[in-house]
Amino acid sequence: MFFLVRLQLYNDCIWLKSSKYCPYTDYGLTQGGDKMKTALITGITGQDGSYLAEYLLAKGYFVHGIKRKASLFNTQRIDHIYQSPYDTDKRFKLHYGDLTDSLSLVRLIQEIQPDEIYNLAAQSHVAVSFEMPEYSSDVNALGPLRILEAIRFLGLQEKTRFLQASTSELFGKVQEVPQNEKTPFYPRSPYAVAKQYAYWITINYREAYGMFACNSILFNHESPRRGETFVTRKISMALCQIALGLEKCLYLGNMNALRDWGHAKDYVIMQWRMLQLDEPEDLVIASGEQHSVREFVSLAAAELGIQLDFKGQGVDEYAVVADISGNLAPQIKPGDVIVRVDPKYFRPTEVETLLGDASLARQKLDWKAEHSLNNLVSEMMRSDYDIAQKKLLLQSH
Ligand code: NDP
Ligand code: GDR
Repeated sequence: MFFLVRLQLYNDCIWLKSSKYCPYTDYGLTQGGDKMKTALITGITGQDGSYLAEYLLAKGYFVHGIKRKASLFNTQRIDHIYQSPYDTDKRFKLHYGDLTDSLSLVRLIQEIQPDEIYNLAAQSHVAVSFEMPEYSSDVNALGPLRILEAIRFLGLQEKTRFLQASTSELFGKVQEVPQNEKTPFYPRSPYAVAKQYAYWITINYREAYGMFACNSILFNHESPRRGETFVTRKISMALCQIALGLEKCLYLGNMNALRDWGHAKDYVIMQWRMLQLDEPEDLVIASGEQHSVREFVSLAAAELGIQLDFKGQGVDEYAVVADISGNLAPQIKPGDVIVRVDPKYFRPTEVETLLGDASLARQKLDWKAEHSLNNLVSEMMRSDYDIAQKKLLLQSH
């Protein structure tokens, strides 16, 4: 018999073992008696972690997530799936932990005994990695090593499958176009160099210890839940606020940068499918389409009925409103300059162009992306327009 003592800690809960048994094994069976799979997601409070958690819950998993200690709540993206410790049929649980803290990782993995670990946690902002190279390397390179070593140390190599969120940033200064699983790497930031270590250590543990460990080499993917300082979300938020008079101008860096953008919802499903393969494989996940930051701005503006003209060159480039239709942008008029360049957003070394070839993933994972770039832009703009309207309402009261 288990005897579990609950400690209430703010709105969270810690379960203390008072028997020699693992406190989570009582969650191990579904009502029908089938083995319920258990997943551990690092980075569950992030964009991808939140979508993956929803997806796995819908599939009947018990989902554990690691969240960092912060002075304010950082769970906005997953609050809608949070379950109180007093809920019956509880299948979602958050734990404090950090990728820089080996002991917390070992303890959690020992307690949870996950069937699958998705390592999505990272200092994921490329520009920030130039400001914080050591921290970014600690989290992004050594973080996955700590998890892999915990799996090995705990003797879970046979049981626990591991997925590392790798990145198209590994291709950096691209050596061929498009990029596939065989394209040589040329990382261009502390973020990408750290992710290259993570990529190879994942393969090394697979080869050395026979672990099911693999890399999803993800090209950029976005959504209404994208962090606010990544370029697509920065654009969608700013244009909606400018349209309603809450801001005047959007300042960007390199608008020539070319990216292969997909929807985060599609990409987390591929990560799940990768862990269901018979053999571990490292696969590129990409849309196979490429657009510039400037084009993204134009598509986003068009959602508000705004047509932009880009004028000038380099740091003197700007976008002026050429025409407006509809009533979504009451606070701007033709002739307004609403986009400018600020060189502070340039990076010391830039990744100018990325275009993925995901044919292997399409074949192995039977993959077809559900979302086009146009769907993605529309969804982001609708969501940020709602947010801007609420902000306006608050300001006027
Ligand atoms: P986000 O930045 O939205 O989420 C990152 C997550 O990692 C957050 O939950 C964050 O917690 C957590 N985290 C950061 N540092 C630590 C730490 N020291 N210990 C524990 N958790 C930490 O990223 P995305 O969801 O967009 O990306 C998910 C993963 O996929 C990342 O590894 C990223 O590098 C990779 N990737 C993303 C791509 C994309 O286009 N989105 C493309 C290629 C790869 P908190 O909420 O507290 O900040
Ligand atoms: P990226 O995404 O660096 O590709 O990394 P980001 O959206 O930050 O930049 C994309 C491109 O846009 C250019 N850019 C700007 N970027 C930001 N953030 N802010 C600006 O004002 C701005 N102006 C122009 C950038 O220079 C760049 O060329 C993302 C992250 O999710 C990584 O974690 C992930 O590994 C890669 O995608 C694939």
